[in-house]
Amino acid sequence: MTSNITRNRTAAASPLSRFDIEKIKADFPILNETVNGNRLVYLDNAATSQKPRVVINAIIEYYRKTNANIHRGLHKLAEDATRAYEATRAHTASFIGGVASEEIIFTRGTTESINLVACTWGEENIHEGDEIVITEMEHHANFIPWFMLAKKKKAVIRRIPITVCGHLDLNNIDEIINPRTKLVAVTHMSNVLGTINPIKELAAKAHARKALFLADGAQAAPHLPVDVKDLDVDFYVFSSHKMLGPTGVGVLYARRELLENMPPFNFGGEMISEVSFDRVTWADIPHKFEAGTPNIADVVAYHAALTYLEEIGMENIHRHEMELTGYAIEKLSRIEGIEIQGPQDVTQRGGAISFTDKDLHPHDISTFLDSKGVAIRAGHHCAQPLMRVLGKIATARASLYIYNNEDDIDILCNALVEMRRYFGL
Ligand code: C6P
Repeated sequence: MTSNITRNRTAAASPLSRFDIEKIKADFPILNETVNGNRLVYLDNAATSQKPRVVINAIIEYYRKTNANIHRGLHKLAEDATRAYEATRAHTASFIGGVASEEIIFTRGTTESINLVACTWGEENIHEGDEIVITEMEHHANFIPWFMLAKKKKAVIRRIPITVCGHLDLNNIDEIINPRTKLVAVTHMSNVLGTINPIKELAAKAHARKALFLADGAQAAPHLPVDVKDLDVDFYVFSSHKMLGPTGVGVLYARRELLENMPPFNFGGEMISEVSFDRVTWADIPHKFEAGTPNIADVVAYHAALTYLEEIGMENIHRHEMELTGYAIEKLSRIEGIEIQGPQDVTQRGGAISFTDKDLHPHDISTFLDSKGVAIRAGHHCAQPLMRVLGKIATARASLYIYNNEDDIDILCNALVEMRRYFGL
C-alpha cells in the first residue's frame, strides 16, 4: 500500500499536527471537489468518513483481479478471495488489542452488530424482571434493540443520567447497576456530545454484579486507540464506514465463550456443520454468525483502511483531534449566539461538536453552511431521548477527522459569522 502519510511529523504545515495534514488531504480524492463553487470542507465525519485512494483502489482491484465467493470454491480466485477476507478479520482482531480472529464477526454495521447480540445472547439470557442498563446519551442503535427486547421479555430498562456538562452522572451508579442487572450497554463516545465515557470503570461495575458489558464503539474506534482486553468488555461493536473503510461492513467483537454459547443470528449457507432433513449442527465461530455470501469486496477493502489508520497511528490521530477540537471549541464559543453542547475539556471528549444558535434552526445553519461548501449534520442525530434531556429538538454538529485542519475550522466559523449577518442578527 502506498499513501502520502508522513509519520510523526512536527513540521510547518499546521502547528497542530503530528503529521502532514496537506499530504493526508491529498490521499482523499473527494476533498478536491467543489460544492456550490467552494472547496469542500467536510465536517460530517461522525455520520461517515471519506475514503482514501488506497481504499477506493482496493475495491476496484478486488473486482478486477480476485472476485469469487469465499469459503467454498477450490479454485485460485476463491482461495485468494477467502485469504483476503480472512486477512481483514485477523487485522481487525489485532487493531482492537490483539484478540483472536474467531472473536471477530463481520456484520453490516454497528446497528446490525447490536441487533445480533440482542437477538441471540439477549433472547436466551434476558428474562422477566431482569434489568438492562443504558445511558441517556445512547444512539438509537444502542437503545431500540434493548427497548424491544425488554418489552418482549418483560425486562426493565434502567438509564444512567447525564450531568449538565454532558458527562455520565455516576452518583447513583451502584443502585443503577445492581444484582438484577444482566447487561450494561454504553456508548464509548457520544455521537452528539462527543463525551468519552469511562468504559473500563463501568465494565468493572457490571462484572462485579455478574452482568455483561457491551460498548458501542462506533464513534470511538475510528478516533482512539482501543484495546478491548484492557477495557475488559464482553462485546465491542463498530462500523468500517466511519473509519475510512467502505459502507456495509460492521464488526462485532465478543469473547470466545460467549460466541460459542450464543445461538446463530441468521440461518442458511456457510453457517452450518452438518444438515440432514431432521438435524442441523452449526459451524464453529466465527462462521456460525456469517450466514450467506457476505460483503466480500468491502471487507477486503476495509483492510486498507485499517492499514492506513495504523500508519498514521491511533495515538497521533487522537492527539491531532484533541488539539483541533480545542481550537474549534475556542473559536466557536467566541461567536455570538452559538452554544456548544457537551464537555469543554478536550481530554474528556472527541471531535463530534454539537452546537446551537440561539436565533436559528440547526437545519437553516446546515443549509447556509452548505452554500459555502461546508458539510455538517443537523437534526436529532438518531438520539431523540438525549435531545429531550438537552431540551433541544435538534443541534448542528461539526465532526472532525484526520484530514481536517484549522483552515477548515476557520472557514466554518467565518461562515457562521456571515450567516448571522445575512439573517440580520
Ligand atoms: N451515527 C451519526 O451521524 P451504523 O449506522 O450502524 O454504522 O452506526 C450506528 C451508530 C451507532 N452508535 C453510534 C454512537 C453512532 O454514532 C452510530 C451512527 C451516525 O451520528 C449516523 S446516525
